[in-house]
Amino acid sequence: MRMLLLNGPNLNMLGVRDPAIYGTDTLEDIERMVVGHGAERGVAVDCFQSNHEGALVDRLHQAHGRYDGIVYNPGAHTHYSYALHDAVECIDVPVVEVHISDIAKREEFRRHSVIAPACVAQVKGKGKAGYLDALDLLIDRATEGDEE
Ligand code: CA2
Repeated sequence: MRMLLLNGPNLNMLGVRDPAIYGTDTLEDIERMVVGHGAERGVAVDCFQSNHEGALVDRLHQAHGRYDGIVYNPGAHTHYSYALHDAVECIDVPVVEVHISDIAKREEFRRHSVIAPACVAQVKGKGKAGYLDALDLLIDRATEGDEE
């Protein structure tokens, strides 16, 4: 089984500022944690981060037919990118949207996700542990599919 961990704009700045909202871990720490958790469950995890909408659309397209699931924190694209909504929708790979913070309890503009309707689930407000919950959800979903 192979999963993709995808992170959108500004997530490369994690751990640099605003520890009260996003914690002290860097993106590298989070990627290491997710890859490690995947390895414990026998799952390979590839990681990709970009600040560019088109690069993320391309990476989602490339994932088609190649991955069993995608753990995706779209960053601020969450709130306005119909291009990324459509990219998630037009691939055959289940995507779980993750947010470190609880976007439902923050500024008005963060409360709505245009990506969520194309995803199989959303995990929010659990800090970095939310990435592991999303990975477990995708692994369990793929495994259940095998058992049927
Ligand atoms: O809560 C989340 O995971 C977010 O997806 C994080 C995004 C934000 O735009 C979303 O609304 C919610 C922000 C990414 C990181 O922003 C930083 C800001 C200051 C210091 C470090 C990172």
